[in-house]
Amino acid sequence: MPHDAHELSLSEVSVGLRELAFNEHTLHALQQKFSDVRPLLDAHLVGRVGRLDRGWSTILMSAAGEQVRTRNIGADVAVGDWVVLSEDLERVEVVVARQSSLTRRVSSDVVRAESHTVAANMDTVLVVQAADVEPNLRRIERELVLGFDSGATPVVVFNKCDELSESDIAKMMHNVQPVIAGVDAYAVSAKTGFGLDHLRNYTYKYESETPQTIAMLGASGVGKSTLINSLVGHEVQRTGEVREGDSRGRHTTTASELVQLANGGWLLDTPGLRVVSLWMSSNGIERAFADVFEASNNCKFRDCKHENEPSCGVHAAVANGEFTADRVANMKTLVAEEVTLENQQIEYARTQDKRGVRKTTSN
Ligand SMILES: Nc1nc2c(ncn2[C@@H]2O[C@H](COP(=O)(O)OP(=O)(O)OP(=O)(O)O)[C@@H](O)[C@H]2O)c(=O)[nH]1
Ligand SMILES: [Mg+2]
Ligand SMILES: [Zn+2]
Repeated sequence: MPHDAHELSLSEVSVGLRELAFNEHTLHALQQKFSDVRPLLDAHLVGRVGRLDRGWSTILMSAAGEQVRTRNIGADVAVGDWVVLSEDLERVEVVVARQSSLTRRVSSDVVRAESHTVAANMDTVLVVQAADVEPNLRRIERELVLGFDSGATPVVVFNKCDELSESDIAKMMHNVQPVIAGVDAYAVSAKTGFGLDHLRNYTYKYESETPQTIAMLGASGVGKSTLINSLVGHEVQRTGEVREGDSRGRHTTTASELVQLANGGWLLDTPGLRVVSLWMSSNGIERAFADVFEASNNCKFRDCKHENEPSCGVHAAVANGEFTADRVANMKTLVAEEVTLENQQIEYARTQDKRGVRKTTSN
């Protein structure tokens, strides 16, 4: 006897949708929302947001190129989202609960603690840095927190390795070890193609023939769009020179977009983060600083702040050379930011409630 007459398996979902990287998670989320998903699929009302333009969303209905354009009214959609359209294909009716999402703060404005999702439903987030013998460990820690918080698996990528000697690349990979425990890291060059095969492995799961969705996270100018062009094999994304002097990027990419690779995988280009500011941390800090959290189990006091308390496991670990005091200080900064932001969000929600404005959520 079937467990549930309406329960679908992934193999019953059209090839067109599965090629868009429709996966078990999406199917499950849809089935949580609708008692019977089959009619929606049969009527071709399910699609994936491929890009957003001012006021309009382009919804991919199959990997073969079928598209629908809808007006962005009401629904809060992000590129990569799975959506259910109205029967006349005019509107997004439902945004399917996200498997993962990259969310950043819109502004550092204290009053408006608002967020913006730049990428949704990715399996992997490439945390992209420009190669440097002395990598910016504090920046990588911060971006790893965002990567973990997204719900996807972060992978650290050092691009522009053509600018370093082989021995400097080895030094860089050695220097970054203390902050990337358990996270894959690769030295690559979008310019020469060096190391890109490592990244291709994340774009498609060959054993199960399932395309994956990969998003890029990183400062303007690190080469996210150039990496996408190299992985695709021809120019699909516009790129921009970094500024002379400080090597900062010019924010060339201004909107997210889903781009398909020849192997069937999907890449999500995102704009460089102006301020890498944290948003609604889940367990990102615990995961990015797993070693520090582990050491804090040895603190005498449960609420130890690792300041001047006696018998502090974190201080002991620093003294043992397990990790640096700078790493601990950065973790504290990130925790403090998160607390501040949470308080701002609570305050913001309260003022909105007072005005009788309630945010509607899609799931
Ligand atoms: N030498 C070298 N330069 C690179 C490499 N990848 C990118 N660049 C250069 O770095 C600059 C910035 O590249 P983009 O791809 O536009 O950077 P981005 O991360 O997409 O930047 P935003 O869209 O502004 O966020 C361009 O001048 C690229 O040619 C690389 O592997 N080696
Ligand atoms: Mg770009
Ligand atoms: Zn402690």
